[in-house]
Amino acid sequence: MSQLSALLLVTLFSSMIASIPISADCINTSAKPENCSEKTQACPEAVNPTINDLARIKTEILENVEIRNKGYAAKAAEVPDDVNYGKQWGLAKVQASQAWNLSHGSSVIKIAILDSGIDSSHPELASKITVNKNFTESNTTEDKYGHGTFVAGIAAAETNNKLGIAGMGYNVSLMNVKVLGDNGGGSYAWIIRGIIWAADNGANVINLSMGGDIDSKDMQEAVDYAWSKGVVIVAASGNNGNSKPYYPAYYNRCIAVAATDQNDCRYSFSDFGSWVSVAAPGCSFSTMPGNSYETMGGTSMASPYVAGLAGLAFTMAKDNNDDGKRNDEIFDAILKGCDDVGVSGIGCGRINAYRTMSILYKSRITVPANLL
Ligand SMILES: [Ca+2]
Ligand SMILES: [Ca+2]
Ligand SMILES: [Ca+2]
Repeated sequence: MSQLSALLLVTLFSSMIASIPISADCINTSAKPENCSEKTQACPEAVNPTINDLARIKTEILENVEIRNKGYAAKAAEVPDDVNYGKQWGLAKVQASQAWNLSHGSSVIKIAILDSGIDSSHPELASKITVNKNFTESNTTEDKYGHGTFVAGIAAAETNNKLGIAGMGYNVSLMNVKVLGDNGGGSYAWIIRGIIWAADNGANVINLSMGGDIDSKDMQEAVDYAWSKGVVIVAASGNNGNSKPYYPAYYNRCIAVAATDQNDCRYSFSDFGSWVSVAAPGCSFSTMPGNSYETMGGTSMASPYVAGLAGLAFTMAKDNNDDGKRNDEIFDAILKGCDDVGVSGIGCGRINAYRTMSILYKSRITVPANLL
């Protein structure tokens, strides 16, 4: 452990991953109207597929469909049959089922959940976990705190299995990287080691539903390292209700995720500011240890929507700039795919999974000149 890391105490994290009291049905009564009165900051060329675009894509696809899709198998698009899907307002808000019409994701894509562990026997998660790794002082990779299991369910609970909930990432897999102890706290050192390990061990996406107020060069460089390996890194913007930088979300290569409600207002607990990248639904019904489920709110719950989308996006994205990686294309498509919901301090807006997947889908297609 470096000297810097040793100075950063476990208690730094304890308050940040606590859930926020919200009514059992996620209805937000605390958001003030002024949270919804300003304009989202300008973002690079927000793309909304037009009717003409879609007509052009269709024509192009129909001309080339057999040759381009030789050997591909597909399932009919459907609304998942998970019993509590109707409670998952956040998935409807980000147009998840429309995104799933484009791809259900793949088990070869892995989202590393850096958190308090994941309950490996939860029927919604057991088949999804590809590896368990522990960087904490706990003697188990199991989740004794509940936070990691909850986050994992939002990102990629087993979907369309009639049970529980649907996960944003549908078929994508999970890596359980325990970097928070059994009391929900963790040191920067554990998290930094976890980021590097996940990047070296095949993670496509890293979810960090955690953070602290202290800027750490080691943390930033770990994020940069993971980015250089092609990983999409997603982090919670924090639950302090202010605009002070929060790390690692603040770092350039992290997608910083704020929390919005069922009306696309920012939850008053959610951090905001010019360094925030996007917002996502900040209250969910999700998995808890012991084959159970709960409703919890916080930016910790928003981040895994984005991580799940990033996982899904890996099955669609193409390396358009030939740099050998696809995290750059996915990062851009998540930001550009956002809906401008007229809220300041939440970056490009609230994520829209369908628009992000549509952007990536379109980017796969080389449109013949005579159709442009
Ligand atoms: Ca399920
Ligand atoms: Ca950032
Ligand atoms: Ca690229």
